[in-house]
Amino acid sequence: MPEENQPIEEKNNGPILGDELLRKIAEHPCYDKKAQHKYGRIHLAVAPMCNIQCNFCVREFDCVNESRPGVTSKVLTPEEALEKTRQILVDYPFIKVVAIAGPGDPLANDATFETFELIKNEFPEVTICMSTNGLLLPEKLQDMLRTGVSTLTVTVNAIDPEIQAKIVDHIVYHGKVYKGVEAAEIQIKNQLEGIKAAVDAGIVVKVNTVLIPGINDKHVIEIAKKLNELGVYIMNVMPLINQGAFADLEPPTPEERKAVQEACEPYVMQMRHCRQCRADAYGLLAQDMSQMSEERRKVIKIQTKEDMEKARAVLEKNGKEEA
Ligand code: CLF
Ligand code: SF4
Repeated sequence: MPEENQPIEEKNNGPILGDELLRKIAEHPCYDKKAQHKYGRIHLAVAPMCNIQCNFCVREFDCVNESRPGVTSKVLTPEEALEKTRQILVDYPFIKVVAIAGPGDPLANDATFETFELIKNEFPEVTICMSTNGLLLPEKLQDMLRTGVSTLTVTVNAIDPEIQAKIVDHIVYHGKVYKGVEAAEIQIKNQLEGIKAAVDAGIVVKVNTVLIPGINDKHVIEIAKKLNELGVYIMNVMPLINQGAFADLEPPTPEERKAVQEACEPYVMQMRHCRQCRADAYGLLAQDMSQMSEERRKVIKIQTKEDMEKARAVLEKNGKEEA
């Protein structure tokens, strides 16, 4: 049957994944909506620099391609990030994902790979995750594979350079500044090549798309079709946060966003539970412990310990009964 005559549902097959990746997805709060209430993530804010300028970005905030703007996350050194991870994973073992999502672009900061190296060596069982604007994806893919990245988010706001040129003011690529359509062409080429290479290398890719009414709203479905071709696992259509050069634009209504997600769903699975978390968030998606009081964190720590002890007791009892 020719491609265009196939039922649309058959197009959304998604990539083929092995058992280890399926386990990681089942324990990843962003990739599996069932996992969001059970498993958490920690974001390590080690990446302050960025190599592009999005029109909705105000630099003193976290990267809004992945995060919600808050008070700028305190930047950590790789060693500080390792120490923080040690403390948090001991107290909150339901955290299964260690990620770098800013405050700038992780691939524009060497500290990203230094941090992942330290984490991978000490916690080989955790899922290492990151997000990027994708400009450096093809050239940094080997570093990502070497340091154990297995889930990756790339922000793709347009695959048409004319539209992308309205969203990104300029890029800095290999020491040179590019603007307009020329900049957009470089970034889109690198994003799409990088996504394809990452999927082929066995990384599970999520794409974030910022929905910007009047700019890319009619175009997002074309992105979804392309993501289907590339083997992207899931797409997260995020509402514009109107600030910076886009301060006067209206964000989409929840209904407008829902309509776009429904139109894209036949081509690529849709994430609908994103919390637009901060670049230093940790805990469950709906319960950012970086913003909690010490007392509240202690309560969660005690509850987690009690739950683990109960689970251990049930396991031991069942084990003995079976023996
Ligand atoms: Fe962080 Fe992003 Fe990894 Fe998740 S967040 S780097 S994939 S571990 Fe998740 Fe937060 Fe939404 Fe991101 S809820 S902003 S989608
Ligand atoms: Fe800002 Fe993120 Fe865009 Fe960089 S990639 S300009 S940090 S929104």
